[in-house]
This record gives sequence, C-alpha cells and structure tokens, in this order.
Amino acid sequence: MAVHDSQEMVLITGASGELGQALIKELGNRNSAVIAADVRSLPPELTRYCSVVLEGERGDVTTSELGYALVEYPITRIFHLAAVLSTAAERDPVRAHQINVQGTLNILELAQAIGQRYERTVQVIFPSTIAVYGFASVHDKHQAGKVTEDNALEPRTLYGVTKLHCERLGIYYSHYYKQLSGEQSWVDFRALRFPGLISAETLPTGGTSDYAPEMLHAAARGVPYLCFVRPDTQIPFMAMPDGVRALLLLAQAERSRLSRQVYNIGAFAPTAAEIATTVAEYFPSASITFQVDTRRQAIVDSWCADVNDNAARRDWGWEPQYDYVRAFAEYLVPAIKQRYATVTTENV
Ligand code: AKB
Repeated sequence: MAVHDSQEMVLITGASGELGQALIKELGNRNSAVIAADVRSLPPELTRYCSVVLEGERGDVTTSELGYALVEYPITRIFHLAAVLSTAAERDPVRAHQINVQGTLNILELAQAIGQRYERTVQVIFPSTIAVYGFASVHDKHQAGKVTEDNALEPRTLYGVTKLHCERLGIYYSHYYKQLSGEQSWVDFRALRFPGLISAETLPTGGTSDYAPEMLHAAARGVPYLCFVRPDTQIPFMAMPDGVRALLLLAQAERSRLSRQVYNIGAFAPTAAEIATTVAEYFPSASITFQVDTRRQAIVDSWCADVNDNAARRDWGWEPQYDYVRAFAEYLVPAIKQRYATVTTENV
C-alpha cells in the first residue's frame, strides 16, 4: 500500500453503501489514504480513490478478521457506516442486531486497540438516525415539532434501538472504558443523527425514508412509482452532499468545542405530497400514485416530523448548503438528469 507520511489514514466501513460511496470520493479528493471495507463489492470506479479495499469476509465488521487485519495500520479516523437500515432490519432483526451492534462493538475495540498501539486518539464517526425517536401517534409527533437530542428517545424499530444503543456504547468507550482497571480510553466518538438522505447518484436499500429518493429516481427514469406512505407523511430529509459535509465538519471540529457527542442535523422536512409535486414539476410525465403500506407507514409515523439542530449549529458551525428548493434545482435534478442520460437501463 502506498501511503505518504503527510496523508491521514481513514477507515470507512460500509464503504459500498450510499454514504460510503459519496464519502470515498470526497476523502480521495482531499488526499486521505482511504481503507474501504464492506461485505459487498466496491463499484470499480471508486477503487482509484482507495489505498486498500477489503471486500467479502475481509470487509465484514461482524467478524474479528477485520480487526486483526487492520490493528497495525496507523488509522486516525474511522467512519463506521456499516449498518442494516430500518425496513431491512424489521425483516431480519437478529441479523440486523449482529451487524449494527456487534459490528459497532468490534469497530470501537479496533479503535481502542489502534489508539493503544500508537498512543494517540482514534476518532470514530458514527451515523445515527432520526429512527432513535419514537412517537406513539401522528398527533404526538406533530405536537412535538422540532425534536431536540434528549427528547422522545423511545425507538419503535430494531434499527432505532440498535443505533441508540450504539450511540451509548460509543460514549462509554470514550469516557468509561474498563473504568475499574483505570484503563485509558483512546476513542473519540462522535455521532450525527441523520434524516433521510437523497442522492442523485445512488439509491438506498432497506430504509423506510426511501420513498423520497425512489420517487425522484423513478420519475427521472420515466417509470411509474407507487409511494408506500400517505401524502401527509412528514419526516426530515437532506441532500447527500450535505450529509457528507456534516460528517467531515463534525470530524474536523475541535473536541473542546463539542458540548455533546451526538448531534441532530437538519435541512428540510417536506411532506410526501410536497415531494411528489416538486418531482412532477421537474418531470411532467412522472406517474406517482399513493398506495399505503400500513406497516412501513407506522414506522415513519413514529419518527419525528423535524429536528432541532441548534447544538450542531452552535458547536461546530453546521448549516446545510441545500434547502429544499436549492436541493432540487441545483443538485438533485441536474445530477439525476445527467446520470440517466449516461447510464443504460441495465445499470439502473
Ligand atoms: C432509514 O430509512 O432507515 C434511514 C434512516 C432514516 O435512518 N434512511
């Protein structure tokens, strides 16, 4: 592996997922030495941004192999993105628990072991989610308005439960690790609670906020879309470039400026009907019909309508670059038109 002394070495788990793919490009362009790990294969066009690619069993966060393989690398930062999302987790809760919780525990152990070896702190940046919030009814959710980090932490999905647990595991590893033996912690854990992400380049798999990106991609491809939630459904969303920016801003923030370790980040919170209207404005032949899947609807109904991200704005200068109008006009629509103009239907 060719790594230069001036390069920071960064591990990305779940590298082949939506956020991972976007982050790899950004870090590769910033001259970081990227180690990409995922059980799935990395899209071939991304390997040029990576110093090491671990795929299949070698990239699996649930086994100790990954830790053995990487403990000697002078990694300073880990973006631990590997996780099973909400809908997929409900379909196989035991597997999702294994990946989301055991995977995170293994990564925290790896960070601690690398920190011990090199006697320096290793950052673990963790994408948490709005699924950690849980409301008993649509009325309660709208009454609550923009939820703050310490309220309504009553997740109703396995995904939300595992993410909330892992936030707390990360805090434990940062401050109380093996406290009875007075062991030093080498982990600097920081988490972001992501809203639904919308990318023009990739489609999510296994989430419940997927209706927004699916609606847009279907319209851009000229295929009809059956939206599985009610038109009045409201949760927060964010354009992918802002998601990547948030990860990097939090990673670069001075530790002393952080008043907490887990932050909400927001951008816009449209209803499904508003998204459908905007999509139809840009793609007049779009065919979007609402056909509610009551079980998936119950999941999004339990999530917050919007988030209060004042702490992130105050502590590390968070501000989305894309509000709703700009996200469509300047990122999603131009990029998606270009994507489907150059991609054959077999690749879609
Ligand atoms: C999901 O739908 O599961 C995710 C999320 C909101 O965290 N996109």
